[in-house]
Amino acid sequence: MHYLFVNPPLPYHYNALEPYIDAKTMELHHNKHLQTYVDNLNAALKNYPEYQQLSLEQLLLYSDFLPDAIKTMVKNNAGGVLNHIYYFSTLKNPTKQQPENPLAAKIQSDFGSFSKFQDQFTKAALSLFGSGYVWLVESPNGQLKIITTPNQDTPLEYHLCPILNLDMWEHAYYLKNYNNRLDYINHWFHVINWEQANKNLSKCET
Ligand code: MN3
Repeated sequence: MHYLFVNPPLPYHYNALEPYIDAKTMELHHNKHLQTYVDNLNAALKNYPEYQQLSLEQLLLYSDFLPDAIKTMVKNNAGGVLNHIYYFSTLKNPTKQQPENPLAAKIQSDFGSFSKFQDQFTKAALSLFGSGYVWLVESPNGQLKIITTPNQDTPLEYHLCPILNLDMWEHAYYLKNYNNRLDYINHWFHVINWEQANKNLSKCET
């Protein structure tokens, strides 16, 4: 039912995030990088029909129980697919720059203010060593947290519910920003799809 996994088309054009994230970066990122994770995940599962019914989330939560021959490949590539789906779906053309309720109120109460949240998120992104992601997640007690994950690890493995993420792999920004991570982070804040972030929050709470 889930197999084969597909690369969902973006709900906007590659140039929709200009001038903050350029069309060429978006096209390569979606059409090449994410596509490769999808292809590798499908290849890993090809000869294992018994696991082809599992969702992305199930594959990630139970990857330790998969056969040794595919365990690492499934974990890395299912993670790559899930992380990119969060990243791309919480981007949109530059419009509204702050969330509405209920996320706005939770950010206010858990971080003190939107700008404190922004500072903390930025610091986490700048301090991430190597490739990975910065996330806004909800912990099981309902508290919002900012975390970083290395490589293609996902918050699911830590029992945290994803609301929003920022891809800090070099392929996400190097073409436009070179090594200037701060520019990329600042630009990203202009193109966040806060409506989708609020939808993700409500999924976390059901
Ligand atoms: Mn990426």
